Amino acid sequence: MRKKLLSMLMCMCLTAALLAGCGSKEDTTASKSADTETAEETTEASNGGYALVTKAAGNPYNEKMAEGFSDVIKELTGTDAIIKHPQAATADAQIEVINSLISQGVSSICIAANDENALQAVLEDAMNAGIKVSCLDSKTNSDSRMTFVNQAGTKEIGTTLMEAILDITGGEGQFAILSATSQATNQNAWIDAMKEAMETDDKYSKLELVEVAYGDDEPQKSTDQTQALLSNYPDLKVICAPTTVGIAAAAKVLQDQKSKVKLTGLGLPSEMAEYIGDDDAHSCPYMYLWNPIDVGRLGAYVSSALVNGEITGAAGESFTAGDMGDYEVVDAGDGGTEVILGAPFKFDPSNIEEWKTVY
Ligand code: RAM
Repeated sequence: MRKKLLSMLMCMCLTAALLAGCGSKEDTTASKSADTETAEETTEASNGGYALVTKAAGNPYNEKMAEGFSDVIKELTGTDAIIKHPQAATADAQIEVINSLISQGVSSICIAANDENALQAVLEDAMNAGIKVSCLDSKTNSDSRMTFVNQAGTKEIGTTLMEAILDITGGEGQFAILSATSQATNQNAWIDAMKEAMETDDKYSKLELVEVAYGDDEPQKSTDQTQALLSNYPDLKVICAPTTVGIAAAAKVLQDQKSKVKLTGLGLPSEMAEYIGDDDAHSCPYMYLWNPIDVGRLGAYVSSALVNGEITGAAGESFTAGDMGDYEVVDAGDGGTEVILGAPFKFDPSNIEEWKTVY
């Protein structure tokens, strides 16, 4: 009897606590849009740090980006950035992380999106809670972000890669693309830009894109996909991998097998140095990338400028990114805006030794 009374009491307490919790949460969301005073309170209440959400754990590119982000946040605020590398390169894994950052009450979230549209609801929740949301490396749709730190112009990356393929194939023949995940916004945008270049410029008319394969930014799957491309297309001349994980996996397969198929794309100098060379012994004559540390640093400056109210993410605004200089928020052509880091950089035998220790 006493036991029953006790458990009834506990039940009542729990229900009361839950109701109180729910009530306060609903209050914050409801009052936020009601007037500016409450909105300010909400922003202040969520002054809990600067978060970076990458595509996934286990990718050295993401770690370099996080390094740059953390350094700048430390320098600007004296606090540690909140770095989240989700377990898998999926939208679901990122939604889980973002929900916990919202509960934590962070000030900003800068995210490399695994999907263009699937994060919209949760990122809108974040923005409604006063959190400043931006993207870097891989964007969401324009409704889900305030702005986007783009590593280089999308069209520019597409044509740069097509030029490399044209050059390495000798102007004609089959090539394949080894991409990251099929949902990755950045790779999909670059591939679209490559296809558009092929459609609009006659000089690519003798090139044939045989397949776009997906290695999901996992080394083993990228290796398997490379093997499959080699066995399915005996006349293949070039593989272009616009992903640092894919290119490193493909480089090893091609070089180990002494394949005649050549490789180009976007790679980390530290992972690709042993594969870059002009002779038959090397699988990759040259490749491109930007500095992932700087992508992270610019992401941090943008987060800080959004939190401080220096920018809102509207086209035409400008801000100073410390010693990186001045940047402008420009139209991204998708209904939203972006801040472009710079041009892609070429890595070849002349400079790879110098860069392999940097990133
Ligand atoms: C991989 C990721 C990242 C991309 C680079 C080039 O590391 O897919 O998003 O920007 O490659």
